Amino acid sequence: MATACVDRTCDVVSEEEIRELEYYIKKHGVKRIDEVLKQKVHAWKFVQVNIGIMGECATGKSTFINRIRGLNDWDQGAAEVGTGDVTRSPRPYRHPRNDSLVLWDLPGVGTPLFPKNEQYLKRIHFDRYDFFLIFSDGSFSETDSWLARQIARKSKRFFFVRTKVDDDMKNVRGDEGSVIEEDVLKRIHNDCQRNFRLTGLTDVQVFIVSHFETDKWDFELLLHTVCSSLPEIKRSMMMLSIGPLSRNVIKEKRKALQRRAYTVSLLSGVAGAIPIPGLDLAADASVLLEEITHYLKTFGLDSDSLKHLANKTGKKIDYYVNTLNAGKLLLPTKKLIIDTLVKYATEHAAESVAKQFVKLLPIIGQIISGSVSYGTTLYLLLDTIQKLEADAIQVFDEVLRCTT
Ligand SMILES: Nc1nc2c(ncn2[C@@H]2O[C@H](COP(=O)(O)OP(=O)(O)O)[C@@H](O)[C@H]2O)c(=O)[nH]1
Ligand SMILES: [Mg+2]
Repeated sequence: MATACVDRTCDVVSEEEIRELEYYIKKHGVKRIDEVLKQKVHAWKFVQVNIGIMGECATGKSTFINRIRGLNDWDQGAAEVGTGDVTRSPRPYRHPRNDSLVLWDLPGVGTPLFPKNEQYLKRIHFDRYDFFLIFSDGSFSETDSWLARQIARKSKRFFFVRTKVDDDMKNVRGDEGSVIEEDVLKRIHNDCQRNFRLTGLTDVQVFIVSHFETDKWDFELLLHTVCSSLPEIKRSMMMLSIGPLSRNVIKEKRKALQRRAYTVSLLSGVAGAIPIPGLDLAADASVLLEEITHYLKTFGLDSDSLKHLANKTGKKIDYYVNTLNAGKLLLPTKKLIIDTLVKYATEHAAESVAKQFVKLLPIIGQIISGSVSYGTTLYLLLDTIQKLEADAIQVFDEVLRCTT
């Protein structure tokens, strides 16, 4: 299983990262390389992602904010839905799992309070946002077009989100079902593109979504695309922070965690470059404890998330503890981790993981080649990530069955 993971080394460790580490070593030697690696492992916690949420009243902005924050519309702290409340200043909604991921509900433009002018951009602190989402629920408005033009003029990114497609579909679902659905999607898409062309904009990315059926239409693609548009570190941060909202998000989470796993293992390999099997395992165990706890949270499999899940599905929490891989890890202990590491260390697979990696990273490879820690840590982490990804998909499918 570990070999299969390592075949994808090139996908998860970027050329840029490798060059960066090798450059550091050439310049400063291996001294303090562990500091650099530590910084890399934790860097995502210190970046901010600010998303500007725009669009006319009642287009579904608050509902979207709640979906991303993993809240029901009626939960405490959720953005108020359907109240038509007029936001007078940018209102931040921080993600419950990570308060550096902020969705800003921006005041509507084109009212006496906020006329369409340069002043509007200043008042919303235009430069603060990583990208914008413009929401629209029906016919394309002059306000949508003005906003799109301003954002494009300032060379920032925006994505156009056409909501409530479930309503469009209700009106047309007949005997021919999906054939008609395709026509409706094409019509909406063409209509948006035509309007953007009239505005002077081409190649605008349009996503047709329903907040009530997030597994359908473009909701997944929207998340995937906005994350991909961000620089690597912010992309990881966003992917690790949002809930397992779809199969694609789960897959992206797995990739982001794999990338981390390589860095964490390098850290462990560099720290424990001692060719005596077992000696560095105790030190690794606390790092791994923290890491695995982090995985459970990221995949929504920690005890709080499972309690929430049991409430939703009406099953007992014991059912999940007994059937999911995560069940055995819910309260990871140092002893459990050391036992697993020792088991892996004695397996040939761990050693071959290290050897394969050495080929890819000649300089760092030499440093860690004597360390048993690198291969075992990597093996344990990749194996755990794969098992938890499978759990997350199982849970996601189950929730979907419950809600449809
Ligand atoms: N049918 C449908 N209704 C939606 C969707 N998203 C939001 N709504 C409803 O549209 C209304 C306005 O939503 P809200 O999020 O408050 O819009 P905002 O004013 O832009 O923040 C509420 O009644 C929501 O339940 C959707 O995708 N489909
Ligand atoms: Mg609102």
